[in-house]
Amino acid sequence: MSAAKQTILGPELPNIPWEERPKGCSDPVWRYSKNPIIPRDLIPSSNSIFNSAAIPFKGSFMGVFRCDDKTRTCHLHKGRSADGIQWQIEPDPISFSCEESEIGPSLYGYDPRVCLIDDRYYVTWCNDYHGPTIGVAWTQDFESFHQLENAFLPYNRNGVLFPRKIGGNFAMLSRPSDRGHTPFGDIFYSESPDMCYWGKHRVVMKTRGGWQGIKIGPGPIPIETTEGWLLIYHGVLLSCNGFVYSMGAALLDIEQPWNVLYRTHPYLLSPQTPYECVGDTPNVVFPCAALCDPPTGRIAVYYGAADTVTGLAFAQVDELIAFIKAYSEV
Ligand code: BMA
Repeated sequence: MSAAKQTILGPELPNIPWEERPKGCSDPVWRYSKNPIIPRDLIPSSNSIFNSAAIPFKGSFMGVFRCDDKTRTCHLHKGRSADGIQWQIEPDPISFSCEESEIGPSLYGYDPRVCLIDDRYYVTWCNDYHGPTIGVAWTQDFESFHQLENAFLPYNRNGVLFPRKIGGNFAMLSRPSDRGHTPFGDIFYSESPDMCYWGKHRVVMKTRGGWQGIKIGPGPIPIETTEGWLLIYHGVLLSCNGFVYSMGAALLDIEQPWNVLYRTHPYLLSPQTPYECVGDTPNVVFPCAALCDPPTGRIAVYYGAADTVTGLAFAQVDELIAFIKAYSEV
């Protein structure tokens, strides 16, 4: 581990899952050598477990996992882990309580993110309401989950909250979409005074060529750093064999996150290993969560691989920020 870094703001996480960069590797992001950490069949009902979120909880880790069952319906399951690597996932999906019968329960849910704001863990996900939109719920104990109003009209995917209020409001990134395998997608920013009514919509980033040529979407909860919000995101290229999902990162202005300060021109991670290239949807790297330890600058990213299994990748924040700045094209 390299010397202490003070760039990330937030509480320390000395037990962050971690593995040093392999010898001979100079990439800013590297894979865990024992990937995938979660196989597709970890629970009896699952066809696949991917695009999932982990968060520190009382000295260990909790997670909300996308488990597609053998009818190929997507559900959200709770999981727990002592080390962030070996997970126990509940066999049954999370049961959300919802006062508004028009909203819940829904037919499917996928691609969850988990965000701690004050004393509540908020779960956001792609929720079914006459098509995909952004579901929102909160829990304090990972036992009872309280579902709120959907954040947006259909169709939308990848609702990603900021871990604190901005300008006095809750803040969320998302990617407006269509009903299907959307052939477009840019990242937008919205604010809410109460987690119910969302507005002040701003465009953050749009597609550009290469690996982020057809759509982009926010990934893990943005990480607050002294250089801006570190946003890890996915970008999609359309090849003759279909979509290819890679991972990149940007730095957003702290007070006005719709202003992009820096943005990677090359990708940080693209599907290259067998478990990223072969699966139910080949060639997908899809980050949904990041843990970080401010005193050491270590970052651990959870990502779905080939819509089938879950992998871990690592980075050092100072190196990552230096890379984003050195190879930036805003
Ligand atoms: C996106 C979402 C993700 C999925 C990805 C690749 O549109 O549906 O859940 O991982 O496509 O198939």
